[in-house]
Amino acid sequence: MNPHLDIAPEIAAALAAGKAVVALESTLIAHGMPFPQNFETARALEAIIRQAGAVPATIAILHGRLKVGLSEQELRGVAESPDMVKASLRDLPVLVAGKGHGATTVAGTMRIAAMAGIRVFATGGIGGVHRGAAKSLDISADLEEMARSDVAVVCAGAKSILDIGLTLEYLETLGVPVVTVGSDDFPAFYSRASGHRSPFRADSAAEVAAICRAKWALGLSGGLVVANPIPAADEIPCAEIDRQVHAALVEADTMGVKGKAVTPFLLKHVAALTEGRSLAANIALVRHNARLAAEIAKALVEHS
Ligand code: PSU
Ligand code: MN
Repeated sequence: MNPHLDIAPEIAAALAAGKAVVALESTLIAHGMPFPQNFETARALEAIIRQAGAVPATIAILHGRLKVGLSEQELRGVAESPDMVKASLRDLPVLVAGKGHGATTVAGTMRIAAMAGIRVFATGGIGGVHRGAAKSLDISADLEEMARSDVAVVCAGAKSILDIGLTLEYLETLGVPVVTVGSDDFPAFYSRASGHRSPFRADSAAEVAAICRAKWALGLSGGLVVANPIPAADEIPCAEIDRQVHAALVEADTMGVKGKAVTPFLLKHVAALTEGRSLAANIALVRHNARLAAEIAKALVEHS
């Protein structure tokens, strides 16, 4: 085992016994939602995964240690500290060497989950190719990591702050399967449909697990994007959210927001412009993703 990794005893035991484990990220907690909803949601996600019969593993970096599984106090610390470093792949060595704290993004969480032997991870939305990337070259490290770590990432698709069409193109280039559950359309986070056809469709957790198993049995390393459309009752249709997304993009451009600050800036602005409606949708969809991820994790271990 990697000497920088701390796996909580319950998770280590579950992994050793071949039981279902689901990883959870911490950027979503530290930078994706305000306190206290972020803390309540982080705890709810763990409870949902447990109720479904799997073991939750929330991942973060604390005092330079790659933590797989956080105590309630540690989880609260992540939720209450807005100055937690947003930790993508490039940040890991700096945080480890400097004994710093970091909230891991999809890319950071995938890498640490893979180091621990966890194959399924639930999040909200993935990073992707930003609008205007032809000029800015702003493409999330999440995408490259999808091609490297053997982890299935259950998400509600990608937000329309991104160029969803180019994000799907990039995933195709990287050889990453994108499977949407129960729909032919790739979802756009707040909305069930993005207008972009999903490359693949599956209609059950068992079907998704079979695709994951086949991918890894073929020696095709890397992950999969499992897109889970937000429940209809919680969605905000594209036409409604697009105005706010557009306003947030203009504001980011005017203020010269760059680099890793772009995604959190856009998320905050959209939330403020929708007056909390987007926060309610965000909470609903991550809960939905946690449930599906637990079912996939169980289906994966049943047949291994
Ligand atoms: N998209 C969302 N919500 C999020 C994120 C993305 O709808 O919370 C977070 C995730 O942690 C993701 C990160 O990995 O932002 C991507 O950031 P960047 O675009 O800087 O790579
Ligand atoms: Mn970026």
